Amino acid sequence: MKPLALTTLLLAAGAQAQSAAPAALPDWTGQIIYQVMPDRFSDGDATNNQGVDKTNLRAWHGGDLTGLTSRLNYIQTLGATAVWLTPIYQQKDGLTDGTAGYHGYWPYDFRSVDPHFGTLAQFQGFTQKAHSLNLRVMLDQVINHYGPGAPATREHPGWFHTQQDCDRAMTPAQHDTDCPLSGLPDLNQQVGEVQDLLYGNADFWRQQGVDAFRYDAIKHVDATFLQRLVTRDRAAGTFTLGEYYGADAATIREYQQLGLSSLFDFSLQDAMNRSVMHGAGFGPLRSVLTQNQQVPQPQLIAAFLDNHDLPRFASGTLFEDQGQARTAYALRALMTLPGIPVLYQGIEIAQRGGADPDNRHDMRFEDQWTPAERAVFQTAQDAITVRKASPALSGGTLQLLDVPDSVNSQLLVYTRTAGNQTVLVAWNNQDARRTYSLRSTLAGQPLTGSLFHEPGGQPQNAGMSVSGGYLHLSLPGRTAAVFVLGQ
Ligand SMILES: [Ca+2]
Ligand SMILES: [Ca+2]
Repeated sequence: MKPLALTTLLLAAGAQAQSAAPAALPDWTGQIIYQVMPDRFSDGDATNNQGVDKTNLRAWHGGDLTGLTSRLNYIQTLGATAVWLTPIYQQKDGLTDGTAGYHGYWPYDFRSVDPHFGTLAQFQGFTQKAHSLNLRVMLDQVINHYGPGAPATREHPGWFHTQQDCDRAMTPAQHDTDCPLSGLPDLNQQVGEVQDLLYGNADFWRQQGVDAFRYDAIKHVDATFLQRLVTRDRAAGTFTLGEYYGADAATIREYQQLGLSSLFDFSLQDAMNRSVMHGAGFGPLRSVLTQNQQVPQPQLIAAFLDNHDLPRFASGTLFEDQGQARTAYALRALMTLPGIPVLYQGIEIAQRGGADPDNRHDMRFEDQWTPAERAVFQTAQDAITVRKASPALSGGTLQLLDVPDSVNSQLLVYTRTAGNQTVLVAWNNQDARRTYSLRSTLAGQPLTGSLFHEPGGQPQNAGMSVSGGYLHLSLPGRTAAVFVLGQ
C-alpha cells in the first residue's frame, strides 16, 4: 500500500464530499467504547428465537436489539460513552460448516436487520434510546465480503474477485485484498457498482442514527477505495475505526494518514497481555507507548485487552482468581493510557474463554455474578470514573519516566498532561507491595493519594512523594496507581 501516491485522490474525494455535506467530525477524545455482540448479550424477545440453541456456541443464542436496548442503562452505569455492535445485517440462514451467522459477519443483505436481532424500527429505537442516554452508537460495517452463497454472488457475479484475480496477485498486499478471506465471496471495490453499494450502505446506516463505523477486515480492502469511503464518512461527521488484524503503530500511522479516525492497536493488546497477564517485563509495552506517540492522533488509538476474535484476557491464566485480579489490574492500567479504551462485553467481570467460539459466551448480568466478579466490575467502574474526570488521563500527552535497569521490568512510570493538569501513573508488576525510590527531576508534588478506589470504596493504598531529587513510590502488588501533581 502506498498512501503517498493516493494524496491526490484524498484531495479530490475530500473536496467533493465537503461541497456535498459540510459536517464537522465530532471529537472522540475521551470516549470509552463498550463492544457488544448482540446475539450473546441480552435476549429481550423470545418470539425471534428461531433455531436458538444455547448449548451450542456456534448456534444462535437469542440476544437481540430489544434486550440490548433494555440493557443500555447497565452500559451507562459501567461508565462507557459509546456502544459498538458487531454486525446486525440479515445473515445466511442455517449452518455453514456447523456455524450459524449469529456473529453477523456473513451478510446476505446489508440494509436489513436479521430477524433474530429484530427489526429496523427496533434498531432505530435502540439508537434513539442510546442518544437519549448520551451514548454514541458505533456499528460494524462489512465492506470486504458477502456471506457464503449470498444471492448477490448469482445476481451480480461481476461484483466479486475471481480465482483468476487471486492467482494474479503479485504482492502480499494484493493477495490480501484480491483473495477470499476464509473462503468468503470477496467484493471487488474497483467495480463502480460495488463502490456505490458500499457508499450507499454507509449512508443508509448513517440515516438510522449511527455515529461511527467499525470497518471490518480493512487489510483485505482496496486502499484507494477505503480512502474515498472514509473521506465521505468524515465529511458526513462519522467517526471511523478500522480493524486491521495485527496492526502496530506503523499501520495506525499509515491508515490515519489515509483518513481513518482510528485503528485497533493489536501491538498494545499483545504487550498488555504479556506484561500484565503473564508478568513479562515492561520492555515491549514501553516500546509500543513510545512508537504510538509518532502517529498523527495518538489520543484516538483504540486500546483494548481482548475482543471477539481473541482469547479472553482473563484466560491467560488457568486460575480463575488470578485471572480476575490481573484483569482488574489491566482495566485500571488501560484507563491510564492514551487512546480510546474499548471494552468487550464481559471483560468488566473477567469473563473467561479461549479461542473462537469460546470467547463468545453469553453475557451475565448483576444477578448472576459471584462476589469476585462484582469486585472486578467495581474496579472497572471506578477506573472509568477516574479517567473521565481527568482531562490528563482522557486526552493528555504521555511522557515515560526513566527508571533504573534493575527495576524497569517491574515498574512503569509516566506522566500524562493536558492543559494545567498533570498526573503521575505507576504500575507495579511485582506480586507483593513494593516501595521504590528513583532519582528524579520531577518538579511536582502529589496533591492527592491515588485516585483509584478498592471495590469496597476505600481509597487505594498507594503513595508517592518527591524529595531531595528522589521520587518515592509505595505501590500494592500487581496494579496501577495514579496521582495528581501540583507544582
Ligand atoms: Ca431473542
Ligand atoms: Ca478483499
